[in-house]
Amino acid sequence: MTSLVRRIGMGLLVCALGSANGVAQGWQHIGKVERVETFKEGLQNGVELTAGQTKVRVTQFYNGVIRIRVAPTGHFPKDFSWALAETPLNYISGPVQIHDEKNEVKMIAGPVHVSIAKSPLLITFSDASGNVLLADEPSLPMAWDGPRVHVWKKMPPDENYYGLGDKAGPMNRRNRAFTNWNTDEFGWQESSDPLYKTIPFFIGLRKGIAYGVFFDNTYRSSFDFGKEARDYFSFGAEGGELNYYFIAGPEPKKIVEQYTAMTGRSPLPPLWSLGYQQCRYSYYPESRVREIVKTLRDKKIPADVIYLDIDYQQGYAPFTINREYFPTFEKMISDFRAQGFHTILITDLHIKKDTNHGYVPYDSGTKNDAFVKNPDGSIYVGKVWPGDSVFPDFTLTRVRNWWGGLYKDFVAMGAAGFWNDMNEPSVFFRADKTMPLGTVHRLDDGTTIDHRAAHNIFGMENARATYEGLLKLQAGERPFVLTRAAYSGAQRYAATWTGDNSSTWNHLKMSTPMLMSMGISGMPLVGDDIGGFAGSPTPDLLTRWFEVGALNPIYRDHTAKGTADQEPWVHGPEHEAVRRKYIELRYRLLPYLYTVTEEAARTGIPMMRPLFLEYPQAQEFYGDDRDFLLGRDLFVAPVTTEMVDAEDISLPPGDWYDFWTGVRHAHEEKIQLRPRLDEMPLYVRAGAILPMQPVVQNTGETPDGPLQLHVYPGDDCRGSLYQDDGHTLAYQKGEILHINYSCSASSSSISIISSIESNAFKPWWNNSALTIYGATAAPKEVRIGDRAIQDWHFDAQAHTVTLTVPNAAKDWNVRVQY
Ligand code: MIG
Repeated sequence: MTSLVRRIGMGLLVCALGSANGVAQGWQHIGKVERVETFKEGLQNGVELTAGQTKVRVTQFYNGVIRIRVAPTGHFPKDFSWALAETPLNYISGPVQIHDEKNEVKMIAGPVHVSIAKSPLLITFSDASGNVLLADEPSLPMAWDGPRVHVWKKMPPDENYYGLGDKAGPMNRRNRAFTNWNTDEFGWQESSDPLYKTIPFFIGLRKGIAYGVFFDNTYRSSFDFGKEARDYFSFGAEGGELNYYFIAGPEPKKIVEQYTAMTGRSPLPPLWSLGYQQCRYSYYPESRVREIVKTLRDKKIPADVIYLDIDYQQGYAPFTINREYFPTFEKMISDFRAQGFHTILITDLHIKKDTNHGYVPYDSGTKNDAFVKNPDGSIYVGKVWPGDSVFPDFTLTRVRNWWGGLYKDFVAMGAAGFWNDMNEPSVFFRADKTMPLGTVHRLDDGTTIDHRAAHNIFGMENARATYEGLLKLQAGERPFVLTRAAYSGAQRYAATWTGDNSSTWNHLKMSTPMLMSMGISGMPLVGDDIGGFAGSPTPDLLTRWFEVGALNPIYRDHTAKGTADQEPWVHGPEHEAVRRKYIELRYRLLPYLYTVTEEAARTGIPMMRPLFLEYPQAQEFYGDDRDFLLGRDLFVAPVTTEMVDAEDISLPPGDWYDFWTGVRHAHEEKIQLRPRLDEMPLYVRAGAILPMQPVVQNTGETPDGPLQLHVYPGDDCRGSLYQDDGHTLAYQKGEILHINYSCSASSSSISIISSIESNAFKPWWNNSALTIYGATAAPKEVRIGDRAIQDWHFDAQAHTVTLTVPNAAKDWNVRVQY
């Protein structure tokens, strides 16, 4: 009683404030700050504010990252996060200045100025020049209602919001509201929400200035970017801590770097996983899988991966093999290896409840007390593919270790990667499609959490268990895990895809913004089901999908059971030829793609980039959902309609060369195209040096010919090349080749420089073949170093000069005098 009175008396502003629409009913908003103390914990420095019973901590987490934690009853729970990397990168915290003034507390933390008004407590983040970046909505201070927590922020009329992972529809989230609750959403559509992943992180962008917010809360959470109100947006959760991070930019790239420094980055994947991947639900029996692999090779359609979906298993029980369908399973995998194919096996997390049959996963799991329990202590049983199933308690380290060990036999057979599906977790015959909210999940410290808290991290911990198991079992080989569900940080363990899309033009169109959104949300290794999962694509639709997919991070053709065949050769030789052309394009671009992938692993900047990531000042691209950049230098304008009208293409700032014709275009040019079925508009930045290679049938094949360097003269002319053995962890010990290229051009000459950063790996090539674009006349002289050479070639039609630099994995310079 006394405490209630005290709260009403001092800590509480009644919620009628500005909430005419009734939204704030039931919320207890934070009130007046009565005490201000400096606070320090580990490297976090800042203030602790007391308002009634409530305590609020505002600390510098990193340089440029401010953390807000609220304890409504004054007791902060143990500081723990599933999202944060165990050793967050760039953990540098600078000094913090705190000024406790009459009406506000000012905190200066590196580039961020935080002002905390005292009555009521309202937080405003600004930059060093005083520009407000993010401010609490004055009429709605932070609040809670039982276990629920919520924050409201002012919403400037011209602010745009991006992120939240795999949400469908426009990439700019403004004017819409979203829920995060990992959901198996077969046949999702544009307005479906929630989907498979929970990434409670977004970027606010306004007139070229950006900031980020990461709300690290695993409960069902919600983000409303102006659906409810015109002048504020809000986020909150149904439980858990009010704990969020403000991430200063001002560049969007800086925010993605910071967010991934906190939540971790994708480790470098094996090179083969960047090859073309062939899948369907399901290839069986063995003879059919062999036929698919053989057809790809016979038809000279490059490919690196073949998947086995759930029908290879006995009664859909994970870690079993249906020997009737797959009489020589082990030999099949090794035969595929010999042909340059990596086999990826699906291994869902639901373990068949199969007692007394010698089914090892169930028996050993039972013995190890590895399964999720009901509140009464019995083991939770749900129906999924195998029928009655039990669910590993992935929140326990010992269970993750046990799960990881289950891969031993498949790894020994030579399976190269694993697919963790259904890990939202999906449970059949239940309206909520998942396990009951009261289900108990155990933690290492002996405490438990219920499914409300564990649901959104379940899939990530499943992928983590798989990844960590493979790290141990595969002796120095890079793991490859594909997960469907995720929480912030899942990029540390797995690649992902967009779940069960459909074979429609609209789905092809929705794919690009969704993949870009995943990328800026920390998960760069993403793809969608090429051709669509539900239904069957028309021939043109499938061909267009193969075109854009060639420049997506993961390139996997997949379709549901009972749909038409969807391999590249269906629909006849003309379509097959176009699809092969784009699959080959991907293989030709591998040196560039791999270099950009390494950059993503090192910096968090995704391979597939929305225009605003590279050009935050160019506001005309803030709503561009169709186009994307692959790395910094390729601009892709995919065809995602049946082409009734011509396509308008707006090039990003600077000049761009048409990849196909070599013609240079200025940014201002209005390009209108009616691309033939075999044409996907693709441009290269003037100033790019693009490394490419000859076509191979798989990434294990040594390319026949030199490294190809395509030089597109222009401003800020540079490129780079990263190579390593492509599959082991030796790169972590520095066994890499890293070369930086640059060029400078005048009206009468161009020079190109190769400068070695690291040459501790010997590549497949000795020579580099240079193609220099934009040449209008035959050169007067071409030099490599101080030696003039004669064996160059000028192509007057293509406007190119070509020449070969011998033994080119070293420092050199080439000068062309026109
Ligand atoms: O209930 O394993 O999203 O890619 O082919 C369906 C069968 C289960 C859903 C996945 C899909 C996969 C399918 N799975």
